[in-house]
Parts: sequence; structure tokens; C-alpha cells
Amino acid sequence: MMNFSESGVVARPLTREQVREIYELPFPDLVFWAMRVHRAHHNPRYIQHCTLGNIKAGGCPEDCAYCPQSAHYKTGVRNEPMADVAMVIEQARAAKAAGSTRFCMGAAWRNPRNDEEFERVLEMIRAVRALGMEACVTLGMLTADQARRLKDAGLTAYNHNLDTSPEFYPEIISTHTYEERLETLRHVRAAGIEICSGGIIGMGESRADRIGLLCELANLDPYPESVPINALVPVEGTPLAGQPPIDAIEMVRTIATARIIMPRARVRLAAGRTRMTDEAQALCFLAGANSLFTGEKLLTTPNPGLSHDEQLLATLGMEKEPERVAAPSPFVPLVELDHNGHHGEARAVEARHTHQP
Ligand code: SAM
Ligand code: DTB
Ligand code: SF4
Repeated sequence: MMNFSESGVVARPLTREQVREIYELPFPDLVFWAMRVHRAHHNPRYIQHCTLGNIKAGGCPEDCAYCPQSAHYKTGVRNEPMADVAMVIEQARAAKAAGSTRFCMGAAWRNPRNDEEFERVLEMIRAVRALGMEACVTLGMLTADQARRLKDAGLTAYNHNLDTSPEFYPEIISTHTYEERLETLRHVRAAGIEICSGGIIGMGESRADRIGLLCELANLDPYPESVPINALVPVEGTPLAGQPPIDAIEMVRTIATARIIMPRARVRLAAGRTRMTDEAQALCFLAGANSLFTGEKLLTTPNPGLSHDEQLLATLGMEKEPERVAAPSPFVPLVELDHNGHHGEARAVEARHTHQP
């Protein structure tokens, strides 16, 4: 077994065997380690809220077996023209008012063309940044030049998921390759944009595939700033419509492992929360998830809704992350024993928060 480190795994590249050893630890040891790592790099009370906007829905030429927006499947998602800038600004403004600090815009494209629609995306990015929010887009494959133009518009992060292991990828996606995904990520990195990359679990992959995905993500150099872990949302009409829900403990193991091997990343409990209990989501937060998509809708499918999430966080005594916070946990429980060896009062010692813009 590799050495235990409170700040997470530092020796890289990681082998699959090393990642498997972490993933398959006895659950109490896995979660305890993940909590230690989480606290060393983040304040575990805070959850970043992000909101999604679908700026170009449906009709995508790609064949991704999970995706309701692929033109290959009849799912009832309408193929819509690209959204106009004013409408998107309105959505971003509403998201900010509801407490989101990041607005993420998705387009159902294989890749952007260098046309008026791409210019419109640049305009949307500038507008979201002008609201003081982080801006993220996911537009499919990019050229180096497109990545630079996104950077110049002020883009904070680019979302491009590796989705699963390289071995399982061709079972799910037939119209582009893993290597093409990696190439886009290289262009994004070279342009100086943060990477948001994660995957989907519950597509019928094996545990070894989940471990393979985590290993690929952690070995990106540097690893992604943000890692969305989606549980499949099965959509009628797609080949994965009949997939049973992923076991919640498997979800927690995936998140805990991501936290340990990518200690500074934001780990986002992304799609699939409507099929998870509050208790399972709470376990995900303990295991190191510190970001959510909030609002009634993801891109095309339902999401729990803000009032449910606010209630859940209130029950847990947790809060929305007010701004980008890079601070370790301020909480150190002190339990004193009295002279008879009984537990005295537990005291919480608060250290100062250090907010970083
Ligand atoms: N076309 C772009 C691309 O594929 O990179 C961006 C949009 S795509 C909807 C973004 C991500 O959403 C996918 O990579 C996948 O991880 C996730 N996603 C799509 N459909 C999903 C589903 N039914 N359940 C869970 N995650 C899903
Ligand atoms: C990500 O990993 N999950 C988000 C975001 N990146 C773009 C999308 C989830 C989509 C779920 C299916 C839908 O609503 O269409
Ligand atoms: Fe869906 Fe993106 Fe695949 Fe298109 S490329 S089918 S939008 S996941």
C-alpha cells in the first residue's frame, strides 16, 4: 500500500493498481482519508453552486449512447437554433441572484465552426465574466486557435469530459476517439484555460473502467481544476435508457478516490442527483464533493431544484461557497476528558478563513 498522506497523492504518474488500492480500501478508511485530504485543501462546509445553460439544444451529429441530444436517437429533445445573447445573460443574472458563482454553457456540437455562432459564444462569455461570475463552456472538440479565442474572451474553464476508461469508450461513443478528447484538452491547457473534465458512471462499465477513468484524469499534467462526476441520467430513446441506477456506495468511492488523487480540484457531484437520496448526497460531500449544479434543469433533464438543495445544505449545516475559497478547514474539534476519564464538553476552534479571489 502506498504511503498515507494527509494532503493527497503527490507521486505521479499514478498506476491503475495504485488507484485501485485506494478505491477498494475498506469504506471507513477510504472516506477518512478523503476527508483529511479535503480539509487540507478546502473548507468542507462550502459547496460551490454552478448553473447550466443550454445554448444550442439537440441535433448533435455525434453518437454518444448516453446523450439525449444526439441526432442518432429519438428522445423528444427538440433541435433548437442557437440561443440569443440577451436571453443567456438573463439566465446568468438569475443564476447569480440564486447564489451561483459559475455559469456553464453547453452546445450540442461535435465542434464549433468559426462563424457567427462562435462569435456569439465569445460574446456570452464576455457578458458572464462582466457579471463577476466564472464562465465555463462545453462546445465539443476545439482547435488550438479556437481555444486561444475563448481565452481572450475571458473564459475561466472549458468542460470536456473523458467520460470513461479508454477501453470502454468505444462501447459508448463511435464518432470520435479518446485521443481526440485528449487533444482538445491539450489545446485548452496550452491556451491557459482551466480544465473541467470528468465522466459518467452507471453506463454499464466495470469498476476497473471507473478506476481507469480516474487514473487518466489524475495523470493529466496538471490534473483538471474541476472534475464533474455524473451518474447516468437514463433517457428514453437512448441505448442506455434501461440502465439500473449506480450503487450509491460506488458513487461515494468514485468521489473519495477523485478527492484523494486530485486534492486541489473541485469535485462536482454533477448529473443524476434526482435518483440519489439526501443521505447518499451527504456521504458524497463527506467524501470530498464540493460543487453542484443547481436549478430545476441540467441541460435537458431534471435536477433537484434550488429549494431542495438549500434545505439539504441547511440540514447539514453547510453553505453555498460565496466566492472562490482556497482555505483548509477551520474546524478542529477538541474533546477534553475530565479527571474521571469522561468526555467533557466538545469545543470547536475556529481558525480564520483566508479568502482568495
Ligand atoms: N457536445 C459537447 C461534448 O460532448 O463535449 C458538450 C455537451 S455534453 C452534453 C457534456 C457532457 O454531459 C458529456 O460529456 C457527458 O459527460 C454529460 N452527459 C450527457 N448526457 C448525460 C446523461 N444522460 N447522463 C449523465 N451525463 C450526461
Ligand atoms: C457535465 O459533466 N455534466 C453537465 C455538464 N458537464 C455540461 C451536463 C449533464 C447533462 C445531463 C443530461 C442532460 O440534462 O441533457
Ligand atoms: Fe451529446 Fe456532446 Fe455527444 Fe453531442 S458530442 S451527442 S452533445 S455528449
